[in-house]
Amino acid sequence: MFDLDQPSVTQSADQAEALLKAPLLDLLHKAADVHRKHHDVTDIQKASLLSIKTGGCPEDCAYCPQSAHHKEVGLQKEHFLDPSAVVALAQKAKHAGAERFCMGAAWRKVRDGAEFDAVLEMVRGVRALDMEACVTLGMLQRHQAQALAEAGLSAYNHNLDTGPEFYGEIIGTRTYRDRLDTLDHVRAAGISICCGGIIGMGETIRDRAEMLAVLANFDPAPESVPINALIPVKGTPLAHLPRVRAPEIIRMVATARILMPKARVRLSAGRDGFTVADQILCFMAGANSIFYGDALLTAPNSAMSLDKELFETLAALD
Ligand code: SAM
Ligand code: DTB
Ligand code: SF4
Repeated sequence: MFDLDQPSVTQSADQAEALLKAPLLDLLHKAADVHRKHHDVTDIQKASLLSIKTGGCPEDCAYCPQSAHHKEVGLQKEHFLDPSAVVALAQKAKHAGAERFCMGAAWRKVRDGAEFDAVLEMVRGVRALDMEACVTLGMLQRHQAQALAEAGLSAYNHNLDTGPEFYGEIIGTRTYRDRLDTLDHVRAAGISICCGGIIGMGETIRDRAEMLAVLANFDPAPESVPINALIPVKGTPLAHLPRVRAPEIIRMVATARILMPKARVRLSAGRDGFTVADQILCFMAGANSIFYGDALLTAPNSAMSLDKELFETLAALD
């Protein structure tokens, strides 16, 4: 069981804080070196997202438009989608260039039964398309992780969201420990871990450093680390917060890259406010994946036409 108080976490948090506060060009250079040593820097994975069950979630995550606690959001709730429709959308995403298909459900936790069986069918269907399959379904028990592994699931997304000290300001309905326990079950079933967080929720640099330190001290470190910039959604308690500026994401990506050299660091939600040049700096800093497609789960993503321009800018010239 992961111990939050182990001295190596404090040590990594000190290191992460120093990196997050370093002169930007020094940090960028260091991260780019680490990135090059461990990855083909031209390999930027496109992952597409789909909400398979939208809204009405009993959890109270302050950032999330899908929480039933935030009644002012006015989100259109959607019923659980049919597996054949989901696999057809995965096929479409593959055709558009996505290599990974991520399915999210606004659940507090997974319950055994017809809907979970349908998720297993979706996972099998996506894997049969020769795409990576990732799901994020909330808290999970050991036997459910096992069933997902047997269906061929590539990765389970379950974010820590922020550092342990700040966590209580954002979520009251489940603890940091609950999150770590689910991640333990995922790991025990042999599924890759996709775990990261959000910046721009009013946390300090120390909170960001602590989150990265906890992640870096998983053994092994997560294979995939999504870095989300808060999308302040009207009707949520964090709606009033300003959009995250690109340099903050660049610093977060770079520090994640240095602390977790082998992980796929994903430039995730909130990318739509960034210019092509901002995003290229994120890739320099070590990001090597984006969400691709016009929508995230409920919020808009960076438009596919802009991403086309982004990838054309990155490509070698004829
Ligand atoms: N219910 C599941 C859970 O929380 O584990 C899965 C779905 S949940 C929407 C997946 C992740 O999306 C959250 O952990 C959070 O990091 C991210 N997210 C949700 N709302 C966001 C927002 N407004 N801005 C940025 N990231 C957000
Ligand atoms: C993650 O870290 N970010 C994605 C994915 N994992 C599931 C979700 C972002 C959601 C943004 C808000 C929305 O679309 O509702
Ligand atoms: Fe529910 Fe997940 Fe949103 Fe939290 S982040 S309210 S658990 S859907």
